[in-house]
Amino acid sequence: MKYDYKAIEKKWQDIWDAENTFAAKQDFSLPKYYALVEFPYPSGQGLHVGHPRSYTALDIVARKKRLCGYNVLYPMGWDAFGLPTENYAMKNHIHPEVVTANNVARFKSQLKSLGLSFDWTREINTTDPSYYKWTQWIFLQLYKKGLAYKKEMSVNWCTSCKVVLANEEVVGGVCERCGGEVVHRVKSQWMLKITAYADRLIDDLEDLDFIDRVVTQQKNWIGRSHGAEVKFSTTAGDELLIYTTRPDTLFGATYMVISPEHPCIEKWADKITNLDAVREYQEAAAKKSDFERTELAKDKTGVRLEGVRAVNPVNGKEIPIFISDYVLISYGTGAIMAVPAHDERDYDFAKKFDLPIVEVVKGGDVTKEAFTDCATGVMVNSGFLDGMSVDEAKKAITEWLAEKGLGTPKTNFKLRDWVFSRQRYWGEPIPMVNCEKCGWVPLPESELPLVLPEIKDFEPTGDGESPLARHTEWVNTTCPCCGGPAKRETDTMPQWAGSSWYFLRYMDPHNNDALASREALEYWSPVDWYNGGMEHTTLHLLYSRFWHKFLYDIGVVPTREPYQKRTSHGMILGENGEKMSKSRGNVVNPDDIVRDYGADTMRLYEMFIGDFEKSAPWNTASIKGCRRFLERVWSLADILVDGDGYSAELEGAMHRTIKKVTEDIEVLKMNTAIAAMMSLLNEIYDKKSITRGEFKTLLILLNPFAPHITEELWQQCGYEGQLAHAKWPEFDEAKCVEDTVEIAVQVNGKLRAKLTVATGAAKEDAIAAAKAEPNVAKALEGKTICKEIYVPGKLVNIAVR
Ligand code: ANZ
Ligand code: ZN
Repeated sequence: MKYDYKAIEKKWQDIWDAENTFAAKQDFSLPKYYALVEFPYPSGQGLHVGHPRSYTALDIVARKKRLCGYNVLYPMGWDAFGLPTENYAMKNHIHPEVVTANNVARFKSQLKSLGLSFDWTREINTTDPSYYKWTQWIFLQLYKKGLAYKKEMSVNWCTSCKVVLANEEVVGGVCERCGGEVVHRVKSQWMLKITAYADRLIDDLEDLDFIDRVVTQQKNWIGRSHGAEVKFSTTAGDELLIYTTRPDTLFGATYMVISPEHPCIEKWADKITNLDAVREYQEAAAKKSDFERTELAKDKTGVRLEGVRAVNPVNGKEIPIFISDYVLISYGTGAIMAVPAHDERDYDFAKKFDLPIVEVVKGGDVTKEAFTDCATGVMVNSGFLDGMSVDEAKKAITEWLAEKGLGTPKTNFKLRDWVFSRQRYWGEPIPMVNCEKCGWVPLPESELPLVLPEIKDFEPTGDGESPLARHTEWVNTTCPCCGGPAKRETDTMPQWAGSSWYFLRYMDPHNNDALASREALEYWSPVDWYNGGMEHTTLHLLYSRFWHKFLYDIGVVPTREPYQKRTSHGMILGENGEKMSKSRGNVVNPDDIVRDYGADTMRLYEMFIGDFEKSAPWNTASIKGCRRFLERVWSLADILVDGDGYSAELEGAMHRTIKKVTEDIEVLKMNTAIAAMMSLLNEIYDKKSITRGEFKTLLILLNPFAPHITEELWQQCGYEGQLAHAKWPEFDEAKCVEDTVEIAVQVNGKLRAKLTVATGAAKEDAIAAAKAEPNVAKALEGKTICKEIYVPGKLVNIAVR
């Protein structure tokens, strides 16, 4: 019989669709498991091969959990508001709603063609009014708690997209989306106070099972640092407040730097004698992005303020004040004490401007470079701090400053509040109106959703106003407070809004009275396992943790954290090892692979491609290997023999394979799980027969990876019911112990050791064990290995030069 993958895959996809086989059950007494993958942005390009890597991995987890008896929620939906759709719509003169519907249809059929076991009865779309009603509702709650506020601020303006960008959307000083030039502009923006949650967003990471990379990136992004604010008096008769994480180095402060935007400059304007040079520098700095300004390696620039000096409080010395763009107005107090001996940026600056470098922590060579290590150094040239360690000195000086009223301990964060306004059409309307008398007034909840009006001229205006502003019939309204004339907010929410709570909606997607029912929230929260891209770590993942914590505080959700476990997949690269992109011409289309090899092969291949967390290049030859494996599984039906149990020869291998696959799935080692099944298959073919009991186990183990072929074989071989409802096999630890065999280890043909290894030991394992033998290690010392030979069950021979 031929392995007709096309017919088989179509058949089972239709059955799963018709029967809603993978719909989560409404029975809340069952043990639950919530597996989640990031819902896609339905772009015009369709699915790329990166999507199935994440989706297949958690599909395997979801399918396995179902077979283990869990009530599994594995949902899918569309994050469909946002710029790319709007840009495409403008270019092609199609309404974004139509573009979205087309893209969604394409994505959905592509996902279905991969046999992913999503619960399609819970499909959501962030652009549905019934969905964004709740996005708007959450915004109103944030507003009521003072966590949404309007602020005049300098924003990043993309000159090409003609839109305000969040800091995170400016990468390397240019627009993340189009690469266009980004300049600063002042605008009144809605802001969300994520900074109010900064501490908890760090501290609560403790209790979560997130991979280290994610934890580190979130911590660094939030950027909590402990230090002190210190007052320096100035010759202008006032004080300059600075923030430092190294108060211990106060004796080494030989000059000060304030940001070019610092308000003291205006205050001191009549005392500064080189104001023209200062003004010129301010103008130049305004044109640069924060990214350019803080780049470590960049050439340091600045202007000394003539006419005003500061006084170092520990020794009464007068020191100069500079303005320089490496000090940002948005961080700390916008002013620093510069300690060139122990800070790299200050060091470069001091060298350039020929300023004194005073060593106060001994341990390095400050004639060559800044000594920044705080763990080992000892204080010198620092009066009463001399001889102390850095930590002791920090404590002592902070106390001294506090006593004198010159300083206070201070914790600072890099994290900024979230700019929540976009001057674009294709987003959730912000449910606020502005009344001449009452100011900003929230819409009553009963008026939600505030539906995005259907307009045809959705192009941005280029004057910084949203396209909605042109539609006065929509803009002009009455004040919910006093009934007088008022205007609607015309900005819309950013793309990150809808995705900040979508995982909650899946729990109860059709609820009209709440974002989800209390029972559903209690039952399904938290998400047990969430896999997604590293690129979302400091955006979506942080934003959604913030919203969730807020919803927890107001009693809407039952858990502090939305996701218990977070993992992340590596990128799939082109055959040439470079990032897949149209311009490089190395894009692989998943549709082609499914057509030519089948979904099961595609799934297996994507899981076999390498370590899940690492990026991996596409390799067509390896796809063929996966396909061959499935064909050999298919042919097992020809050598099937009676017997519900395991044969004596295969019993150990069966138990070991169950153990391996069971455990590897939990740690996303899908590649080694597949390798174990491949080697089991070899053993079966060596034996030339497979019992019904062995075949049954193999089909269940392979089912999460290759669901169509296994379901078909299950049916054809007359096993009961559908494989999707079968029970995951168990293994007996005692039967997993492997037979061992003694092998010889030779170096250049000469016997160097005897070694006991598992009978089925893999080449790498046997060779690694061989090299670890002391006698072998000695023989290899200083030699170059040219060849390694492994004859299973007999010997390892290492040829050296
Ligand atoms: C004196 C000093 C001595 C510093 C030393 C460092 C090393 P984090 O850890 O990032 O919080 N700083 C303070 N405000 C700044 C601003 N607005 N723009 C640029 N730099 C600023 O770093 C805090 C340190 O960065 C502060 O401690 C300050 O330099 C600088 F051996 O003060 B430090
Ligand atoms: Zn009013």
